[in-house]
Amino acid sequence: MTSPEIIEGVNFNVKLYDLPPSPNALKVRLVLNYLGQDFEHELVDLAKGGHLASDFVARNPNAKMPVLEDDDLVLWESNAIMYYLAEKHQSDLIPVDLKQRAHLHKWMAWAVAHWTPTLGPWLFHTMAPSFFPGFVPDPAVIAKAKEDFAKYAAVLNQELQGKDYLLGSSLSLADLAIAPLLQYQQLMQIDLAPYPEIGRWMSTIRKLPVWDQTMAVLTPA
Ligand SMILES: N[C@@H](CCC(=O)N[C@@H](CS)C(=O)NCC(=O)O)C(=O)O
Repeated sequence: MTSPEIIEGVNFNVKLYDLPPSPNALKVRLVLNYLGQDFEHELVDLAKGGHLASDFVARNPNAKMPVLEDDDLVLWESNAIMYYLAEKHQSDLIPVDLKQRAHLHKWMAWAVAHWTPTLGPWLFHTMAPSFFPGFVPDPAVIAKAKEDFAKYAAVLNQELQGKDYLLGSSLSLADLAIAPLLQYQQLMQIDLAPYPEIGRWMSTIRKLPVWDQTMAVLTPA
């Protein structure tokens, strides 16, 4: 893995609107930190309705964070933001090889289509009582998520056999899009014992300096 460099002459004036505990926010922050890209930050406090404020909805009509601004570009959807940043930096997080890039696109789509819709609601129903007073988790949501997790974790586990990272020997956007939800593995009491390849991969990911640098935002100062 080569060390990324800021491309000479590329002017970045980056501002991120997010709520760091969210895995969708962490995905973007992992890329920003990996690239060594400084950014301004504005908290979108979902519990206080920050995502419903008119100036935020003007940036993202879906009323969801994260949102990234770079000069006149306003961009929502965490995967699109990850691609944009990596492309602008000509980063090795996007492989040069066409077929490897095809696999990258596949995993980025899988993350949005299957992984996040499975683990996202599970995480939300685990975390929400701490953020939204009176929120009652729905056991049916968690039960369905566990059922779907068994299916998709088996796919991920199989794919990771014999590989350091999803695309082989190099870290890519795919790893940084899929790993952040597993940051909450203990909180969600996810048993990875049936999926040893995922456990091994997560140990590799957790050893990346950018992981600690990014997850530090979750620890109160
Ligand atoms: N597909 C979007 C999902 C963004 C998303 O769901 N954000 C959540 C927090 S993780 C949010 O802002 N929710 C507010 C709401 O739905 O009211 C992405 O990847 O950026």
